[in-house]
Amino acid sequence: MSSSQASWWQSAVVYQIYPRSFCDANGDGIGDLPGILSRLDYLAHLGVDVLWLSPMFPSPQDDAGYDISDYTDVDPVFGTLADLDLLLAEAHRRGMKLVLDLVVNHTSDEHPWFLESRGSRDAEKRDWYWWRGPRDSMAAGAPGAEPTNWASAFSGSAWQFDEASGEYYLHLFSRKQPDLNWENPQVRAAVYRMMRWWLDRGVDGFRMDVINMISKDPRLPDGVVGSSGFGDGSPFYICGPRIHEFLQEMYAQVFAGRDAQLLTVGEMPGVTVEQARLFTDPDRHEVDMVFQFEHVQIDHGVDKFHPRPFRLLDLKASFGRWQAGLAEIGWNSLYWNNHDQPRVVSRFGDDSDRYRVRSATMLGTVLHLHRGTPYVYQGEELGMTNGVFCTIADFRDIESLNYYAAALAGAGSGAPDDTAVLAALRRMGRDNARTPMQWTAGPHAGFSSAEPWIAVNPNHRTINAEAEYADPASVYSHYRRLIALRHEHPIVALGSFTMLLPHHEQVYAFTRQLDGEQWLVLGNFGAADVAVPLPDAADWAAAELLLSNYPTAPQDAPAELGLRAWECRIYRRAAPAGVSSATG
Ligand code: TEU
Ligand code: CA
Repeated sequence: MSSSQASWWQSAVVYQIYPRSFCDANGDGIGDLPGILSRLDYLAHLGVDVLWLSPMFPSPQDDAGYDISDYTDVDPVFGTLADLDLLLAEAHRRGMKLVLDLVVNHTSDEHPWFLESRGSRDAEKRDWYWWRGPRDSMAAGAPGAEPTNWASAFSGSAWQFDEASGEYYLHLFSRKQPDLNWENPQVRAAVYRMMRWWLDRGVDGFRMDVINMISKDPRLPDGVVGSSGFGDGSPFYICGPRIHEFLQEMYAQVFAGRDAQLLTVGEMPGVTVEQARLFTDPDRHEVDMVFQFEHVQIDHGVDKFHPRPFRLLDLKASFGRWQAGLAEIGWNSLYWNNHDQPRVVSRFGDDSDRYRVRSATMLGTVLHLHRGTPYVYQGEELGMTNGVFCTIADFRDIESLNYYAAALAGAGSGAPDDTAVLAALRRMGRDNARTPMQWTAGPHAGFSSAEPWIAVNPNHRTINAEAEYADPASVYSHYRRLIALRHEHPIVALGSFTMLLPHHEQVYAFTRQLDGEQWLVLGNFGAADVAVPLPDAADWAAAELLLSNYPTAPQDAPAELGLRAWECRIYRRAAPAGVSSATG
């Protein structure tokens, strides 16, 4: 693909803002839109091209805003529509785009659509959601009478019994997040109408929440029962039978014919490379890219709260498969962090004082030099770490709170020992990503003038934007350099990718190539010095060193390549004769 055929988002970097935790302007301890507005220059200086806002719509906040009760307004806790319009205009003025979070697999149970649907069995909007009677003519409300045995992602059954109508409604997530019935064309038309309303307002696209779950197998079969005692329904709602039809219809009804440069990224838990190639094939007009979950599940055991050790071999195998799978058709998104994942420097790096900056910059470099569009989650550019949570009272996330309750409910009589559960929540819980953005070393990390809704990490005294902004050795400055590389050198966006040393357990190595140029990217995923056994190490050692995360030049033996603790390097050379770039 030549540069002229490239799409603008292939050389763009997206920054995810979690409004509740980004910056609080009105002193109520909760982040808000005016707070984001006050930090636009910081984001423009970082160099990001697109801002993705996690939901700021009216919501009961049962799932931190991913339970929406009005799609075309702003929750007063975050501000007003006028605040959003101003934020949009000011982002555009700085050359940044702004995309919203589209959460249309489900609404809040307080959305007027659901209130009407719930009103009675013959309500006009009854079929806007998934309502079913008890299974096998069992008594409505009896244990085990749920229409399927599916588990909810937030513990318990995926069905909620409604006494008034004697029926159940489906909720793949919390019981306050009823699933919309996308089989109903009226539902689809209402969603498309809302999407057009936002695009007409100037929004530049959408991140689409669990969008590959909107098509369910209408037979609603039972799933295989797992350790939770409930069935795994995911084979019947992940990438369901009509998912491509729905996304192509959405494109035709919402995006076709618009001359604006828009971005669509579909969050797709469980999506495979093969499916992602279909979703992101530009000729199919579905989405520009997807968030896949393989790499953020490589340390999951039987579930995320029974984690297993991280193995670099697993990461390289996964990323290598996704790079190869979307090399010719389709496009990768690249992320370590978001509001659902623990902080990567604590998860795949080393967040000790000694190695935090090194490992954070190495992780950022390895990710950003892959072929795909990188996403930076707020605080990742500072090397922010997992939070500090002492008791269950320190957690806020429904996923963690429900898991804790379910785990202890099964613990039998006596004072339950929550040690193991708390340890799992501390390591893998979503609240790790939701602690307040660390702006300064001062009170509440400069996030708010009031006690924040969730505890600030005490390490804000040393890890904060104010300390890093002008420090050339900071994680922030390194991320600025990575983003600048992508903007200045087409090879970063468009070059072919070749994985090297796939079986090395500590070194991550790959090349990028475009036209006559070749780059080598190296990352040491450990604290021990390590040799890089490349056959052409001598040639690379003599090549131009474009970027590293050490202030001092390599001290390798002549004609050899070796990496220091958590070291990363990017070398550039002319592509050797006879080695063509597969893509580019
Ligand atoms: O997440 C979908 C999703 O799969 C996550 O719940 C993920 O599996 C889990 O958090 C990993 O532990 C999206 C949103 O990003 C998430 O915040 C919402 O809770 C969820 O959908 C429901 O809207
Ligand atoms: Ca506020």
